Amino acid sequence: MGRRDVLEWPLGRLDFSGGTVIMGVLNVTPDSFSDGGRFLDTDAAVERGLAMVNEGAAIIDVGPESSRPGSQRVPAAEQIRRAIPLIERLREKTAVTVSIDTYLPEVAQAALDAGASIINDITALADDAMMRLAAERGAAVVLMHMQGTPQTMQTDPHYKDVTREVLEFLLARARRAQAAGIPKERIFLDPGIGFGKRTEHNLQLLRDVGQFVKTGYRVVVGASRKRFIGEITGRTEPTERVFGTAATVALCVAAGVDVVRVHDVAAMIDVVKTTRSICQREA
Ligand code: HH2
Repeated sequence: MGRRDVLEWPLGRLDFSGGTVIMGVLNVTPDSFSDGGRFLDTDAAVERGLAMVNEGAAIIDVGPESSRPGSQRVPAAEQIRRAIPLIERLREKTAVTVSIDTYLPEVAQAALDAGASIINDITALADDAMMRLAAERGAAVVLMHMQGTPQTMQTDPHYKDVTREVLEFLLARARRAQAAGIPKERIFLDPGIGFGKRTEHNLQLLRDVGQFVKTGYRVVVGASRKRFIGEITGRTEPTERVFGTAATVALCVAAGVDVVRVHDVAAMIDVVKTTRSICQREA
């Protein structure tokens, strides 16, 4: 696998030939930490999704359940009700790559049927049924690291060596996924910024993000508007954390991260383009 390859889907493609691409966050939830309640209405969500495509997002990540610390679980039927009409409508209007942010196989299956191509699983395919589904359907998968669950993860996060532990976990899950028939080029690793991590852990993972890139798997990083940026900058409102987010995006692009998951697509596309131009990475 070359980092600069193209991933082909039954509908559309994901082109890495220009370097880092943007995954735009589209949460169809009442309670997401940053955009909760804004896109619960399908019309508003479709409009936001299309706007992000125009702004330069290569992937739209549809999230029907919040995973912020302390969030409540949402049953599959409700996740399907929130996500599927949106994915169908996006599909009618654009060939953009769609990912579904879920750890429930029923939801992922419905999303793939509706035209999604990537399963973004914050539990890194903990459920074997999810692994089988991805293998059978040729879907790409994002394997994310989390210590604990969203309900408990910020109670007492602890690591001896956060980068080593997160890398070991993700590499073990990636090997399992490959053994189940998911090809390496369709596996993305994500350190899970903010998922069972203190600020110092998030900063260490970002500092060491090049080690994830060196594994040869594609890498996703989602630091956008997260709480550690608020702790550093004193910005209590997530929408005020755009410049802090930009610092993380520039660092990720410079380190060769393949996908940055962000809310502020229009602003971050400029950060990506400028950093890419400075670094002029060759494959
Ligand atoms: N972060 C969030 C949700 N899903 N998926 C991946 N792969 N990586 C991440 O870092 C990640 C993720 C949390 O952010 P957000 O979707 O904005 O909020 P919420 O979980 O409250 O909906």
